[in-house]
Amino acid sequence: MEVTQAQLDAHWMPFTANRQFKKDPRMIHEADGRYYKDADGRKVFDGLSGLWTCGLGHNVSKINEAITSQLSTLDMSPSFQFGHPKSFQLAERITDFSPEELNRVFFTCSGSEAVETALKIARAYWRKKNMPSKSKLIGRVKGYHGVNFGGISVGGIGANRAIFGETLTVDHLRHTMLESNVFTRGQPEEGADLAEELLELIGLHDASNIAAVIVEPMPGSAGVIPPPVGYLNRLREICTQHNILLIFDEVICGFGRLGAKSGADAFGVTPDIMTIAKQVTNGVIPMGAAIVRQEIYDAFMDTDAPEYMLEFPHGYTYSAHPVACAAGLATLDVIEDEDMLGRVRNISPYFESLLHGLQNCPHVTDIRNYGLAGGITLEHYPGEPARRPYEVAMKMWEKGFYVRYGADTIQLAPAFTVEETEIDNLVNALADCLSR
Ligand code: PXG
Ligand code: PLP
Repeated sequence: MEVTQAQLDAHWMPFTANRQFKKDPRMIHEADGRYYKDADGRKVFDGLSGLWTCGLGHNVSKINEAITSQLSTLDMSPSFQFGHPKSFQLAERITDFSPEELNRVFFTCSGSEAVETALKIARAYWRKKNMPSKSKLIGRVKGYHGVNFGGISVGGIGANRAIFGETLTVDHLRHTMLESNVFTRGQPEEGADLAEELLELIGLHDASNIAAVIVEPMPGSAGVIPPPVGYLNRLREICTQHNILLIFDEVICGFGRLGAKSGADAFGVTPDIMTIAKQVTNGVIPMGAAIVRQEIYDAFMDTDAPEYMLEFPHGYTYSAHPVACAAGLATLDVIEDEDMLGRVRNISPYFESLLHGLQNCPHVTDIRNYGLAGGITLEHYPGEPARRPYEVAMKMWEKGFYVRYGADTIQLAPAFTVEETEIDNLVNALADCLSR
């Protein structure tokens, strides 16, 4: 065996059942296009584009070439107080993928860091505006905003918070996964009124104490939950009326997954800050960012402090790493040159209709979709909500399909280039696994 037991033991794996994995490892050795290969050269279809990252598929020559060329030109450059051209070029390109009003980009190395950055900007912004009491953050139940302390505080997945002690004192909106909306295709019609709950939280805490509301335009990790029609618009209205910043966490929604440049674009609502990661480099090199309205950036720059002073004491060693920037520029080129948003829009009705064909399979209690993202909720074993999705995903792996499983759902997010026959195969395999 090429990996010894001691080597397996040495790596404490993230969000992984370590004991089970190390008894029966699922090793991936190669990736090309929409497929992985295991040790025996067996092809496995990538049903989640890595971890929602590789919408362009794997081993994309244009991205690989950009990275290789960057490595031999400028492999690393200090990110604090010095710059390199590609970060500025990429920042401008990223603003082309954001609503027009959002045009200042702060780079991070992951989605979790993008979220921490956005939350810190929001709080500091109100201090800059002489409203220091505006510090409370509001998230939403079922929200996933990464795993750092700020992110798990505003996040709404209990299991990700339970064992870590005190978090920030935040409040949460209710989630929008209504029983009456099961098996809805795309956005549900019912549920916009859930946004009114923000008014109750404002009544409780007072807007003078609230910095920001953070939501995913479409929650991904919790199992793909498209927003009810009008819900995000109503959140936007309330935030504007009460002088509260609205943050969209676009880590999964951004750069094409929804057949649009962003969730903001797909659902027609403009936030004040967006967080991005994953697809921005096609997942090949870690990168994230917080993108803000110019007015927010200007609030930091508008100061009487001497020019050599920092306006925002925040940043990461690898913020705007040159290799990540090169990967990002090449990724955005491919998304544009090959009309990836159009491809997602064209194939997603087919994906939707096949996915919902699973409605009558055993154990399926809900199916949700938008763009090339799908979530299937499975009925619990008594007292064991996570077991059935795990069993299904393991059977899928045996059959040659990688799908994501988490809590009581199976998630699908094939590459933007996926073909109809591949969707047929993926869904047929799932139907088969569910029936057994
Ligand atoms: N915000 C959102 C909306 C995310 O989906 C993060 C922040 C954190 O990003 P990083 O890069 O720190 O992991 C995410 C990440 C899944 C899955 O199975 C989702 C994520 C990560 C891993 C698995 O749905 N989302
Ligand atoms: N811990 C120590 C001791 C450090 O020196 C640094 C960065 O200089 C960090 C943590 C943060 O690392 P990063 O900038 O990669 O997030």
